[in-house]
Amino acid sequence: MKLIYVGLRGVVLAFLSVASASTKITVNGMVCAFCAQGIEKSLSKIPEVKAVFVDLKNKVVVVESRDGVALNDKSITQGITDAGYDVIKIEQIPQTISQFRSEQRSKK
Ligand SMILES: [Cu+2]
Repeated sequence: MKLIYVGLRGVVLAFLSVASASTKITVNGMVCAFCAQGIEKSLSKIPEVKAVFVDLKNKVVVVESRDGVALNDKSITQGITDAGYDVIKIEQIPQTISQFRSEQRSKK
């Protein structure tokens, strides 16, 4: 029974990584609009990046990749480090930036 569970979990994870639309990064040291601008500018240089959204309040950056292209965690981390900030956590999320934003709004 346990084996079946592990197998299913692997399938679900594999599906999520294929379907994943964005990468969500928790960033340390980001406090104002200038920080947000710097990070946006740095991440926009990555060719796979379609859009960048910075949520200052939650200290989170969401990066959306171009259709059918996978984002590389390393290059995103590098982009944020280059801008002068530290990555605390990096994870794949299934939402697009607009979906993420509307979820944030409905939380308030
Ligand atoms: Cu700032």
